[in-house]
Amino acid sequence: KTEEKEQAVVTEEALPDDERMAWWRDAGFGMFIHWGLYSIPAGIYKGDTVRGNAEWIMDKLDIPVEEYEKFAGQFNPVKFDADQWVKIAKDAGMKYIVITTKHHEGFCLWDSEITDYDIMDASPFKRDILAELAEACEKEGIKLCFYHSIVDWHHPQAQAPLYPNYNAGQKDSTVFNPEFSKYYDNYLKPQIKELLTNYGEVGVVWFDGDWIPDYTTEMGKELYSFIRDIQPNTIVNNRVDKGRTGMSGMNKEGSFAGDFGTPEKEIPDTGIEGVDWESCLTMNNTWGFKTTDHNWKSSETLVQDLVDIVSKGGNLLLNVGPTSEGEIPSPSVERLAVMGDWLDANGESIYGAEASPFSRPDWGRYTSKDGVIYAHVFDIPNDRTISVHPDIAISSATLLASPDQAVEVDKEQHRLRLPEGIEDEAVTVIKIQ
Ligand code: FUL
Repeated sequence: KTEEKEQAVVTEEALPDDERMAWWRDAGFGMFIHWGLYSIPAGIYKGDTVRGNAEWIMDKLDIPVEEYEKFAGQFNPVKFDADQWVKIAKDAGMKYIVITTKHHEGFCLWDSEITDYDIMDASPFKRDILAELAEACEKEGIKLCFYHSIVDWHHPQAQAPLYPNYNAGQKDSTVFNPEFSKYYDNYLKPQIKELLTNYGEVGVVWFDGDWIPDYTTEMGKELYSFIRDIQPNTIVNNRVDKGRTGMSGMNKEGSFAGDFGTPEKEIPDTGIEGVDWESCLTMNNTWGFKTTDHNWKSSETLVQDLVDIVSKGGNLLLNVGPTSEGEIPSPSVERLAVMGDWLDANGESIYGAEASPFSRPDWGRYTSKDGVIYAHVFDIPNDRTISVHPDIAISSATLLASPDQAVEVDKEQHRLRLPEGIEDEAVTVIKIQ
């Protein structure tokens, strides 16, 4: 079976970039899944609590490798159900899933031949998470994508404990792990090859951890072509490239190796013409699951974030952090369900939509598609009237979610008036033609 898949993948032809990127640009909305051993301590270790990102617990609370490894023996997520996860994503209106195949902790969620520190050999669960997800995604038409950390706190040729504060980026950048290139050649690359040959079509490889001093620009460039040689149409994020500037990775020219920028926990003020990008956001204040210290965003905020991002030409990659038992926490599921309902009614204004050419109105955002302008009203004014940009030619205006309810048009004043008694939505969308 694996051989068949490998064959199918290798013979594929590289599409021109615009075609290769097309599904991703149209998708607009994807699910990020941060899952690993850190879901067991869930932010607390020996009475100490992690602030912020719980997937950093090993580094932040200085847990020695031999101690941390023990979590692998406890990792038994019996409630994991790939079909259910994929259904939650699909019902939320998400078109792709990006899962952490290996986060900085080094534990691998798939059956890797190259290490025993994986779900098959080190944990009692012994089920290949990626294989199950790949099957579920294929059934549902969701693109499966792989996050992969270049940083590895477990691998002796890459790991942190050799140098204090190594991974916090505070280490003197002239000092590096002399073995790192061996890890790159004999571990990182062969693992990427496994990921690209054993799980069918991979939508995106989403790297992270390029900031460590040992990783070089040359390695990044090589890694990029290595991936495209195996799966010519796979999309790769900009964190493959050490040369990118800032966390958003969108330097002034918008140039970087890799196919799209990755602003993290932020939405840029504007997009950059000709640059693809995706904001990755959390719903609370952590990527990995934790039991305390949450600060959940409302579903209304999340819908508005999605609209804001799409109106600037980006995608939203929204995170969930499943528990060590394998469940997506219910506050996340609830929020995703609201987003899915909103998209059921208003998805036309999001999927395949582009950044609006018109300046941002004070009542919300615009998106555009095929000559149609979608006005996204965040807060309906008291007089229910909004002014639209004078360059928008209005011949008709309808409520996207309930087209039979009339929107009054004042062509001369460029004003639209929303009907009374419509449901109070996170965002009310008017379709202007
Ligand atoms: C960061 C990582 O260090 C975080 O843990 C998280 O994975 C985020 C998406 O990227 O750089």
